[in-house]
Amino acid sequence: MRDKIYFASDFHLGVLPEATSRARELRIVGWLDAIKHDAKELFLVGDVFDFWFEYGTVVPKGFVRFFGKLAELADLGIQITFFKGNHDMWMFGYLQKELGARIVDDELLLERDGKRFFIHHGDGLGPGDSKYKFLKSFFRSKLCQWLFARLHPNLGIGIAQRWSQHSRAASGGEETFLGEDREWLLQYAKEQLKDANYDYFIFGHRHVPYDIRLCSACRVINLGEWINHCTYAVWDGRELTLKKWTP
Ligand SMILES: [Mn+2]
Repeated sequence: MRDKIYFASDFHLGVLPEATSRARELRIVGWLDAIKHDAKELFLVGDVFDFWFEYGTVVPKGFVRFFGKLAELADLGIQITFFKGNHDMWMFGYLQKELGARIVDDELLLERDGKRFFIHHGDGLGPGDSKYKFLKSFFRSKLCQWLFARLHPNLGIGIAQRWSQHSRAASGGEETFLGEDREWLLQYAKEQLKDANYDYFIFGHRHVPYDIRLCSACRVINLGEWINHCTYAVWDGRELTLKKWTP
């Protein structure tokens, strides 16, 4: 019976060194292979790739096993949705064309089985971080994208990979939960609940898996990441559960 909805984020495929990146890719492929029997929808909630940019005629090398498995899922009729993350916001139509995937720029409000889901990668939300919010609007601008595409891919992707490594070094490795009043995605969710009702918020980006009840009818799930945690969420029509993938 194909009736489950799966959510995962922050695979960061392509993070060096290559050996661990390949091992991670194979872990993800194993998970996709396991869920293909009962999945009807798959939501990849951002930062699937550590860097992604679609040039007019060129896409970044790599990820062939991952793409192969996604193509198999797509061909089985599973609807795949990619959210743009802060590492892979430059998706311009290739994944729609190859996988029939839907690409979501920011948030997606979803209704399934009478429940309301608010889904977003999680970058640039909540209080503070004005430097990143500015950068995000710049990186997403047509001008920035046009200029970047003028660089030879060896140069452009080289710069991007160094930038990505640098931002990871700056964040200091594995993240930890800051507490309910200091987690900005929880603050953001609370703000949203003043204007509308949602049963579930689903985010990525934080790299900390959590499942927090905000009120009797609302929970916030952070999907974690696949470098250390290998966590995902599944909706079975009645329950949303945060799980850890163990092959
Ligand atoms: Mn992110």
